[in-house]
Amino acid sequence: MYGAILERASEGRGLGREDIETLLTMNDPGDLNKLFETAYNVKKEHFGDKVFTYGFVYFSTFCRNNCSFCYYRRGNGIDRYRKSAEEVVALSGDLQDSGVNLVDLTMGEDPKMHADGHARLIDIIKKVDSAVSIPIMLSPGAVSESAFPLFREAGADWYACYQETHNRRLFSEMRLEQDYDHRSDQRAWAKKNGMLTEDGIMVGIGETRTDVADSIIQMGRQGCEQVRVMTFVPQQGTPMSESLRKGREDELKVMAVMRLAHPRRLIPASLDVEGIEGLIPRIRAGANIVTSIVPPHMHLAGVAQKELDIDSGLRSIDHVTDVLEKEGCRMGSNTEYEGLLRKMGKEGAA
Ligand code: SAM
Ligand code: MD0
Ligand code: SF4
Repeated sequence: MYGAILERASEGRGLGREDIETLLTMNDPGDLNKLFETAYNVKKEHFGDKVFTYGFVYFSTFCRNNCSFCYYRRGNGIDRYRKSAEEVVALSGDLQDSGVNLVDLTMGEDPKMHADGHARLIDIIKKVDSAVSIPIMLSPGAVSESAFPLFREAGADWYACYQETHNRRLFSEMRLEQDYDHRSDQRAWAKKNGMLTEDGIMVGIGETRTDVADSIIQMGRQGCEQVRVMTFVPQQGTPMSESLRKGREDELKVMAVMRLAHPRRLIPASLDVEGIEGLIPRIRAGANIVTSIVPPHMHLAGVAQKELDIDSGLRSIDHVTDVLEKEGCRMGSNTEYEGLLRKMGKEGAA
């Protein structure tokens, strides 16, 4: 039953809703291995042995929101930090020098950064843009439509804003007091203003197979150039702290199906879920980007794993490169990455 679908997918004939749902029922290790192998080959066909790397700068952990899954929700009484523009510029420069292909500027929805027409945030983007030559991704949360031309003009190339789920009821349980359509509009507005966009979902939050299939299809329709899935990691001090932490199986399966449904899009393997240990299984499931590369000893946090593998240097580019090269991957150059972005910008996400 699975064989015919995998064959169709590997020939690039696309996957319908039923195919997606059927693949998501897979459980047998032998079947899953075939799924991963097919996804890996499809990735290779479109991107060769190349893998690209994104540096991660979580520059403010203050947040006005109260997402139930997030360690940084406003209701959690934790220590927080906010980096100055100079610090963000220095960190971004170091990441560029270390060899990453992009710098991802991420923050909680920090009211100070968003005050006065996002003045502080825009100042940071501008300063980073003039200090580094690699593309910039911005992940600042949800804002009004009028902010997008300003972000674009300041130098942001990408806008990342994850829906988490495309089931409205589940969304309202995850992103408390937030509007589903407003969040979805972020990506549409970013696109309209010439930015590339990323959408993402979490697994392990009570989603059904149909929810996941819906997400894969809707991400396809919105045309985001990068799509992701991450396993939910329970966080201390949050309403979901007692939830069961799932293994990596669902994430890998969803990632592979995403690769088959969206062969030419960028799909990240995040170091933020399982650290370096989780990298190769994700690459083997069809990912072609490594995200959440964080320099050690800079007092920077991850999102889902605030410390894991950071100060030990295991999330540094040197170590990631070693691990990937042993697996037969090649680190994509900046020229290759920018060529890819130009092509995607022109042709749209396929
Ligand atoms: N504050 C901005 C926002 O929420 O869009 C930017 C931060 S965004 C990069 C945080 C993302 O990390 C969430 O959208 C979610 O997908 C992921 N995340 C946060 N907490 C997580 C957790 N506990 N487990 C897994 N993923 C998590
Ligand atoms: C990651 N911790 O890639 C980052 C984050 C935000 N654009 C990305 C979730 O894993
Ligand atoms: Fe804030 Fe983002 Fe965490 Fe939600 S996911 S609480 S918006 S940092």
